[in-house]
Amino acid sequence: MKIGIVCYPTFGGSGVVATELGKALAKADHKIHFITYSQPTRLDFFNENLFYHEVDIRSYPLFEYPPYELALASKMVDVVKYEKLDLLHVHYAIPHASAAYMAKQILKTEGINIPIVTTLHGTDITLVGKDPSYAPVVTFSINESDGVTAVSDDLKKDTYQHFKILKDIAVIPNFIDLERFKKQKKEHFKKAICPNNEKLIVHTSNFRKVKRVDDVVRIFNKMRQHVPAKLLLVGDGPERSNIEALCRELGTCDDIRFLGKLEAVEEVLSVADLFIMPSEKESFGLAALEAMACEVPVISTNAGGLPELNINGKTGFLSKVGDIDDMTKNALHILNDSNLHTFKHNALARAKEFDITNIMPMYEDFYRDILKAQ
Ligand code: GMT
Repeated sequence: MKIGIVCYPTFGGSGVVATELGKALAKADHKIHFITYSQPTRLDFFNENLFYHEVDIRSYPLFEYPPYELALASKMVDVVKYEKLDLLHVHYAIPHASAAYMAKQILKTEGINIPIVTTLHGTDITLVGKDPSYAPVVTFSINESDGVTAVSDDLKKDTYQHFKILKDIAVIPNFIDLERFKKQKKEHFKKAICPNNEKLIVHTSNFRKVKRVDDVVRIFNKMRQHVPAKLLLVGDGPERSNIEALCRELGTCDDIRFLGKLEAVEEVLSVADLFIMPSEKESFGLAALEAMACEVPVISTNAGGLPELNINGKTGFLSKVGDIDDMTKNALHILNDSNLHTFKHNALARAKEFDITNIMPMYEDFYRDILKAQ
């Protein structure tokens, strides 16, 4: 198939899923055309089946906000027409689903039918999408898509709850490439960070409020009163300076390192003993899956789709949002040397269920069904 993929090309989970899906489809001999405003982060190599089309966003003094959606729709029209695409797959509803709708209508006037698949990733529904400033357009463009998928049962449920959706939503979970995300021998790295054999705790996120990174620091602060430990914070975002201030206030700075955005996050995960994800909302929790694939158990909240990934008492533990005491207690239980090995083993076994080789064919089948229905 010739498939156009539209996504945010940055470090966010939806962009990672879209890019990894495109790479896997290209490996299976489909022709994949990425349509984005810059080169997707994980698409920095050559493959004969992968193509990249940059959206040109023209500015003009009149525009306080350059109309990205129009530039994107125009690019979609161009690529569908000249590359003779079979289908467009847009990741994250805002504004990709409505731009795709516009492109579809334009192409229709030229006698071209292009089916649209929209994948809902999380905040496009739970945070941004349901805001009245976007909700009518999000509802309309989901209903007008030819196929809709969500990354967890919980996100599907939320979508039906918040919007008047008349379409079936298929659940296709996030996935992981186990050839890349696996425990590597990085003992020198562990020794450098934990010279006295401290336990290593890791959190990765975009440091937005919804991730509750301050809870990570508070849990860590309580834990280290019982077990020697170090914390690595990977990623960057709007809350970073508040978190630094909190570390200073709690006097934990010597044991916490901010690593910023990292491409090879699997190297850090390879030496971690525990991953903490205290999110207020999380449709799936791709970062937790990446940790589990590297044999790292997960302390998380029970928000959103997290219970569909992290199995309470097996691969880690689930707590209520904000319950720092419970998450601390659970973290100490996992880090106990008599438990740690079993949790690590279970985390990897669970991650294997989300291997890309199991999930990618679900998208292929979904595309075929949509094309058949045209
Ligand atoms: O977590 C974020 O803020 C990034 C966001 C995105 O759209 O890039 O992630 C969402 O999509 C990921 C991939 O499907 C999911 O694994 C994340 O759970 C989801 N984030 C939220 O729901 C908060």
